[in-house]
Amino acid sequence: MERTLSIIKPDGVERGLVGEVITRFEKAGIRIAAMKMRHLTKKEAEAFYAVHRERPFFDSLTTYMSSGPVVVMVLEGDQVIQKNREIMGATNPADAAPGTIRKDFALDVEKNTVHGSDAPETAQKEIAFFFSELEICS
Ligand code: DAT
Ligand code: MG
Repeated sequence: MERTLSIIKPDGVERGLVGEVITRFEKAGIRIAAMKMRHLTKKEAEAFYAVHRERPFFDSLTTYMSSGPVVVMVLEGDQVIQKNREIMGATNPADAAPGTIRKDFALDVEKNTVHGSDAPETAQKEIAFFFSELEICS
């Protein structure tokens, strides 16, 4: 059993895609173990995406991620990190496979609707960024 962090980004919340995204997770047999809505500050977005701080898109990305509320979830299931990445699709919707969330909904490479942890160590760090162990219902 594995855990990953999922975020429905501001473009997804604003366009009313919360239910659609959650439905895709649940239909894939993924369990939601924790969930909350947050409006990140610019500083929080910068801390969350610190690994990208040297990238040219960092300021734009963190301004966007703090532009409106997001829905943050802990997903739980067998190989859920990889499974979630497959359901999400490639970072750039132009490269995303048909039937993925990003292919179906992302507006561009930045406003790409969802975030998902990419490895066990990042999943653990990202979950701890938003949730205490008491908030996670296993
Ligand atoms: P992912 O979200 O698929 O894990 P990532 O970790 O490489 O992708 O990048 C984090 C976010 O940064 C991504 O969801 C959107 C933004 N981003 C990545 N590459 C970008 C680019 N070339 N231009 C603008 N934003 C980009
Ligand atoms: Mg990433």
